[in-house]
Amino acid sequence: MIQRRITLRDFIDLEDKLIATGTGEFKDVVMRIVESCLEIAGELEMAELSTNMGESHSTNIFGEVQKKLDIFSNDRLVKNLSESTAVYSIASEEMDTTDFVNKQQGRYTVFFDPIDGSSNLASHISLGTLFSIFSKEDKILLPGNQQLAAGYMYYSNTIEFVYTSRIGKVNIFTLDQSSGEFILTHKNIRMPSIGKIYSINEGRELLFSKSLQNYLKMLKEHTYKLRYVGSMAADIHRTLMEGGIFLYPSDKENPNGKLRLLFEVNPVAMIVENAGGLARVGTENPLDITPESTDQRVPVVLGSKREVEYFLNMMM
Ligand code: AHM
Ligand code: MG
Repeated sequence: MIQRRITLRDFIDLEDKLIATGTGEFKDVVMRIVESCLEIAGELEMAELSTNMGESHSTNIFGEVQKKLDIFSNDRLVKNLSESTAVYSIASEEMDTTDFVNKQQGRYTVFFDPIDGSSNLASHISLGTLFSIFSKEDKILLPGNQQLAAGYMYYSNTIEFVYTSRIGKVNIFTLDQSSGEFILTHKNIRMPSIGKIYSINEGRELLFSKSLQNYLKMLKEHTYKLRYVGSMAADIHRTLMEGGIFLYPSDKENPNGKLRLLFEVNPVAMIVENAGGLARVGTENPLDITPESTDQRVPVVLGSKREVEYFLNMMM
């Protein structure tokens, strides 16, 4: 536990000066994401007592039926970010198209997945809001290595904000419920380079390639633990803190896997890589992929450096 209380607000103030313009605009964007997440957290807590549980009547661009809370969370983020003159453009996993906001003046583009893992909502499993921030360029679809900052809000028995930026460090801030401030609790975290935990939807094993099936067999022979929540923030958070490997691979039905490059893979890959781990799509770093479309999916593996290296060797 860190003795001197460093608040997220102060930390982002410094980041604004170090990686942005120092005008407070970058800070405004980050803090609006954080405020939106607090509204989402409040709603998650109260959902069973309100009318916000269950499915809506709409689907997103991926053909998935949206939960009422998906829509609520998306609306909060869109509203709060749209009101900022610092925001140039917003794209969300839960919206049909890139929604251009303040096109002329804003400096930043924000991608987000309002509630990732929302299929777990009814069972109150830990969830996350994933985000990535880019500076405005001529093109909206840039590779993840251009992200200025990225991270996720993790809604669990504590609420944690996992943040990284171009500076290359990963820091975790924990919500102090008594003051309403996020406090730096994990400074410059480094993920373990090995970890005997694997995380994959193994129910799909019969659809996997032979080499992946062999790899999974090898893990069992070495008595790796299987831990799979099916909520990426939870699975990634554990991998970050304890080490191990997380996979959402291609299979016979889904040649590109499930996870979306812009909304899910980019922010998490930046966190993992900046914490000393590895993220790969095939042999490529996902952060080097120039997206072809907003809804692009990629098969991904990420986690402890040596575990991912071992996986890549076995797949060759
Ligand atoms: P979502 O954004 O619709 O919630 O889907 C993303 C989630 C991830 O959190 C998780 O890693 C994955 O889907 C789980 O998929 P599956 O149920 O196929 O294992
Ligand atoms: Mg998602």
